[in-house]
Amino acid sequence: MTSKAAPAHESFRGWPPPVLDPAGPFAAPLNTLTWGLLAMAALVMILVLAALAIALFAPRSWRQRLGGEKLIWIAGLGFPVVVLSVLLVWGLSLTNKLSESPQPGDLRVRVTGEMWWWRVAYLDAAGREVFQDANEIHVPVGKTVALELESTDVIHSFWVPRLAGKLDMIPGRRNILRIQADAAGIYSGQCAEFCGGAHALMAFVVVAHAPEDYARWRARAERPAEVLPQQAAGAAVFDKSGCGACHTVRGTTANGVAGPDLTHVGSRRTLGAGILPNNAGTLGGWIADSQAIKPGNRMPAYPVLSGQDLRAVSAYLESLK
Ligand code: HEC
Ligand SMILES: [Cu+2]
Repeated sequence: MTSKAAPAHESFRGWPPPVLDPAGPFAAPLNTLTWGLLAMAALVMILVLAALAIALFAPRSWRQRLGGEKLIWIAGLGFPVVVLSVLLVWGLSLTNKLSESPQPGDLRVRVTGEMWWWRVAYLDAAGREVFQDANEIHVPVGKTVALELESTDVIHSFWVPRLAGKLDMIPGRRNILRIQADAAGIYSGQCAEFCGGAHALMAFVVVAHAPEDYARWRARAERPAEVLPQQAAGAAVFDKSGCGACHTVRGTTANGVAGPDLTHVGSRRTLGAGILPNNAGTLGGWIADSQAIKPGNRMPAYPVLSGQDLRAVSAYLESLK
């Protein structure tokens, strides 16, 4: 991860992500391109300033040459055309692999931007949905993952700086973004296109695992929830409060689709789309009054829950690992 230590309250998601510190083969070319464009821009700036200095301060003979027709054709027209063409071809050749359609062997994951969280569906090789999760994308190290980026409401932009460039999520369209992480770790991401009130609170993490760890994570994530007998009271609060109208907990009667899948919510690192660390306290706080934490989000606050019910339902969700 980064050499600089993250502030303690931010470390659960590795925030802020270093932008010029690529961690995979689809981010590296963009880093190269960024530095290349910056170097070229600096060079052109220096040349222009030099010409300006000559125009202002140099002896008459120099100034005359600067105003000559030949120099205008070469430096004013030829040079920019050549430089911009070379940069264009170079940029296109560096980036043409980044949004190819899924290749055989790629892992396929569909990420849907919603106001203001991320629906994550793991797909099989044929593109059929296997199971859903939210606000976290788990990938094996060293494997290319083809993300199918979609949106159901407004335009969002998917950005995980250390793994890839930004790509818009546009209603009615499917954009492909390929990512690959070279090392295990947590890579922080953020919505990068203003999408409404809680836009700045629409973050996520990519968690890259060693291949064996990924297989273990995936086997567990595919399984339905296991409701422990000691969590029956919390599960009952969940039912009677109508949470299941918006949330799915696979293996129970809760099958709503308006909000994030909560089947394994207890094992997520973050809550509220990457904005809070996930623990009993933040879970309780979120359920009681998510509107205070993330104003305008599409989950109602639950001031009606008694302290006891709130603790029970939080403990239940926390147990869903
Ligand atoms: C009207 C639909 C709706 C109802 C009812 C609802 N939720 Fe939500 N819930 C949402 C939405 C939408 C989000 C995502 C909010 C965001 O991050 O912008 C969410 C987020 C959450 C999260 C955070 C999940 C994560 O991974 O970040 C938890 C936990 C949660 N809800 C629990 C509950 C509980 C418990 C109840 C019942 C007391 C409940 N919800 C009722 C829509 C709903
Ligand atoms: Cu957004």
